[in-house]
Amino acid sequence: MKQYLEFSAEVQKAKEEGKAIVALESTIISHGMPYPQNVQMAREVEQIVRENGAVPATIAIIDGKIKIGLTDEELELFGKSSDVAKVSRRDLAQIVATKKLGATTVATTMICAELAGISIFVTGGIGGVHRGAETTMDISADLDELAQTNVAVICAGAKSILDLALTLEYLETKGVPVIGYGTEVLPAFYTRKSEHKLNFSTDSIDVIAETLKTKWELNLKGGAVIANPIPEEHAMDEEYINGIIADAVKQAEENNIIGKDSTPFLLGKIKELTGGKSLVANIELVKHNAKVGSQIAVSFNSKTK
Ligand code: PSU
Ligand code: MN
Repeated sequence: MKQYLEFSAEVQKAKEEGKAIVALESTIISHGMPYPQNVQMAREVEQIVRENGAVPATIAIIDGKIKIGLTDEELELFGKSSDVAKVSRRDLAQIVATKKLGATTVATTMICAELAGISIFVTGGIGGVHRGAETTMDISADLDELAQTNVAVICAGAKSILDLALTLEYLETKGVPVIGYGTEVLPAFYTRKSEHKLNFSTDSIDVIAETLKTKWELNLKGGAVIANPIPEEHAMDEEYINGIIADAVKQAEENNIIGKDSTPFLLGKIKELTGGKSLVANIELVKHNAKVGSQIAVSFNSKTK
């Protein structure tokens, strides 16, 4: 297995020194945001992780290797290139074996982080149960990964392009803890609130780190979702964004967009229909997640060293 992993110098050094490391995904760069904002976001997020006492490890697949930590040029490559595969669990072996450029989704970033010994992962939002999944069966592989891979994901909840109620039901069935950080309800990505109550909330980074440590010491396999609401000043108006999302979902249906193209299509449409405002909110919430996630990583690292 080790032959497939390649650590950046910064991450290698952090491992040797026992420093806290935060995994970051690359699909958010290649398929989640347009160039050049995507690359700028990725750099800023890495910097925020450093400022908060941890070391960033952006994960991606290049030339038959799973890269744990990217150089600046590699970040640029993923932001710019239109020839990057969106790699979920299903695709991982093939993209590595055929030496293609691959961007890792939440599911695949979790797999690779675990291989690399990294327990904490920061992103924007997770995939989930899509609206209409009763008939399409479109359920993101992110959810099953959370059920089986020991990595905690710090995110701003999930977007209402998904069916949030069914997403929470699915996570409950699979035994995945969803912990609200400073919120009693599941945040809906662009907005701080949804109508879905969580059954575990805390304002304490220490409690989150201790809970993760305890979970894994109890051999309760699988990850956890740490739901961190978008900062108030960047949150979007709920009625406005829900209207836009409904439009985007309708257009996806009309254009028969299915499978792995669904989420990138919806994200692009929402950006277009909001005249770029959703992108600003998206970037701000990822930056906030980077701060909180790094604090969790530092606390968790000090407990498990
Ligand atoms: N949600 C976002 N931005 C993203 C994604 C989701 O707000 O970039 C990406 C993540 O990489 C996530 C993936 O893992 O989409 C989910 O895709 P799918 O629904 O096809 O599983
Ligand atoms: Mn899907």
